[in-house]
Amino acid sequence: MVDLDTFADKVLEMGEELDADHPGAKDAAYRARRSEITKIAKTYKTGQPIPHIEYTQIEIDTWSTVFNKLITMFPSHACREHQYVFPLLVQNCGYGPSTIPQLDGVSKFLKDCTGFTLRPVMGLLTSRDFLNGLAFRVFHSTQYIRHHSKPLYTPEPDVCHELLGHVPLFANPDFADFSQEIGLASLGASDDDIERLATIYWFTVEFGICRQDDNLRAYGAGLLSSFGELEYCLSGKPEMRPFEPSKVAQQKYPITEYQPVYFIAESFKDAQMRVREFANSMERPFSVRYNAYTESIEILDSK
Ligand code: TIH
Ligand code: FE2
Repeated sequence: MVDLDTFADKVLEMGEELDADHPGAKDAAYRARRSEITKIAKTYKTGQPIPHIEYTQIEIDTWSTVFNKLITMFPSHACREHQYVFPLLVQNCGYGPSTIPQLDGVSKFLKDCTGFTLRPVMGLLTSRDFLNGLAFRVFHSTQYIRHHSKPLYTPEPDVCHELLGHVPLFANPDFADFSQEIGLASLGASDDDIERLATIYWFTVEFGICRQDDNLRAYGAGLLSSFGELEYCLSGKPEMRPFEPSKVAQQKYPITEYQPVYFIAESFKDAQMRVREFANSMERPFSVRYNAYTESIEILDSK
């Protein structure tokens, strides 16, 4: 697991530099604050507590806006697993409109629920590094917050997205198993297969919709953390297709606007089995199994 330490300073766009069309690109104070927070991620090592961030009033106000808007939509738009966990996060991890919860407390909570832990990251990792982390039940998480000018949609992950979108789902055992299945499939995968798995990840963990009691509900974190897209995805306008990994893997997607198509999972268990079948169809030099007792990966039939 300490191998994950080598990922820290390999980040893609929007790690240290912001794209010209990013809402914070021209705000020098925002950029400076962000690099202060991402520096922490750069030096973080496995096993250390995640450093506490003293968020500023502007940052807390952004969080409040996002939090207060989203909680009005969760009862009608979020999947039942998200709704079940959310009050526990309020009770145990300081979730509420006026404070931004700290990753360290949240990571400990997740560890108790499903064995998932959070690890701070500076920005986007390569798909391979990010997916490999899931195999070890490690979720790489940003710690900075979106720009205050655009609280209801941002083109990249931020702490609102991680805490309000991802964290509640990683506390659910079936969802945790499903996510780890994608991670296990990524170990030793070819570059083309990594691309396919990253696409499957995108349309599930980030933008997944599921059927529950004859209703469609959001479970993807990119939906659950964006007031705008959460409302849009269940509005009846976008196209909906069944979750079939071999088809999902081929789908192109935009990263800076709402998704034109979503895929519907029947359950996390069903989605996990489908991903496992897909992984079995990939050409890999070996197959793997996770040993939860030693928190390590066992290589089964290396050729
Ligand atoms: N669009 C999401 C939000 O506004 O919260 C953030 C992202 C999710 C996935 C990629 S970017
Ligand atoms: Fe995400």
